[in-house]
Amino acid sequence: MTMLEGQHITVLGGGLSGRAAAGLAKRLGAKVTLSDLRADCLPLEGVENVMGEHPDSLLDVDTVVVSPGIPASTAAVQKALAMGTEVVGELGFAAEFLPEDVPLVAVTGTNGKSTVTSFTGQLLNAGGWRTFSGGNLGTPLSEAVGQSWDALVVEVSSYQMELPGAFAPHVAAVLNLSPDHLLRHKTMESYAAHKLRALSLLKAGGVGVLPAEDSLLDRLSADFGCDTCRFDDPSGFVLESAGATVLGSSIGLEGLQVPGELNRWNAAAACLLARLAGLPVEDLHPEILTALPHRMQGVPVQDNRLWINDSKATNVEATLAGVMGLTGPVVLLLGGQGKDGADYRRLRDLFENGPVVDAVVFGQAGSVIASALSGHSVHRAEKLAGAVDLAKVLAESGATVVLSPACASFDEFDDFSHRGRVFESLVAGVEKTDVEEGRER
Ligand code: UMA
Repeated sequence: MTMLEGQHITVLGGGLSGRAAAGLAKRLGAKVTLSDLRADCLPLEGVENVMGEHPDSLLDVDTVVVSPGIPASTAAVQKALAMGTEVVGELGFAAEFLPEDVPLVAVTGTNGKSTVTSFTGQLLNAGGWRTFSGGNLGTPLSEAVGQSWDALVVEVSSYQMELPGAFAPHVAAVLNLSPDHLLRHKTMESYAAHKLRALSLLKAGGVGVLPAEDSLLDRLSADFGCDTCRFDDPSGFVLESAGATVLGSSIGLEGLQVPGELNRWNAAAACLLARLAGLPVEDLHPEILTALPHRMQGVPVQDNRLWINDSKATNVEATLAGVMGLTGPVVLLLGGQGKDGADYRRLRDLFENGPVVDAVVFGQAGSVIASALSGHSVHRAEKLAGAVDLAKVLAESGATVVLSPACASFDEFDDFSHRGRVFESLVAGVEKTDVEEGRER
């Protein structure tokens, strides 16, 4: 492919997205410069590398491609725009080179978008469609270009919608909305507008999917004029005791291998998106779904208790959503590095109206969370290892123990996946140090 022959493309940001976009531009025949503010950023072979700065000379080119982690308000992006250069985010750049007729499903929202993206991709693959699942989920869309797909399912972040370029999905879903990334988007209204952008960019005849009720999303999308259906509504899907009615058809969910009511919802949402992408109802096989690592994922141990790793739940909403739908009795492990403004008192609902009977708090935020839950059965541990030890004592046969910490992990771990791996090893009785040595896996 030589679609970009004779063009000079600068890519800002040498992370996953930037490297993939630079690789794509190179494959398409462009002269490419990759630039990262980090002087020690690994150079990319076959392109010009300018590390340590984004000099003005790199911005007067045909196109500047911007990584999602770089806000549009950044000086370099603003300068490129002022020079009249075409400026586009990585997702939008990649979208320009996708075939028009392959169904493109965009999934966004505050919580659960990775799981629903992955589930939708799994359903389409199991139905016999070669499906790309990626975007914010991990594999940049640029890597999908040039391969032959029957469908693409893309997790879209609000960051990626600042400079959306040619991104135009056939189906776009906003799963839910709660405050997040306000440092970058400043107001809830601006954050919501970025989430809705995928709907406003739908191809002609495309379908948007929204929560049954969300006054802010409803107000901001009122004049989009696209076809919409709703989660938790007969126009989309409704969960029932054994399964779900999806676009009017009954789908059995009894065989689901993924635990919890939240995963039943995620599975039904994925069935809806797969159906909207065009998969026939008889080709839907939700029993094949497997959880993404660290997201309401069962830990494979057999000790008559169900252990669940939900280390990805780094805020109160995610913990509420995951744990509320579990069957009790539940011992809940909470804690880590607290987030400014987090209202841990909301977790009381998990005791008062949900399945939790005991909580074990740990880490930097442990004492704040314990105070927020006063009056309930709360036990204290210094670190995660102590919390797992206590849970082993508290959880009787038949109980569920879930790590759904409602906090970031950085007080004790590299990131949420490191925390999740250590949790699984502690549950299985493997020494923590063994896991830390094997961190690279
Ligand atoms: N950089 C510059 N100039 C700047 C600022 C940063 O050169 O002014 C450089 C940094 O030095 C760094 C690079 O940009 O080397 C990082 O780029 P990036 O932050 O866009 O990260 P990527 O590695 O390209 O990963 C991105 C997404 N990251 C963000 O949106 C922050 C990944 O989402 C995504 O999986 C990946 O592309 C593939 O599509 C991660 C994420 O945290 C998981 N997303 C947020 C979220 O889910 O809440 C939105």
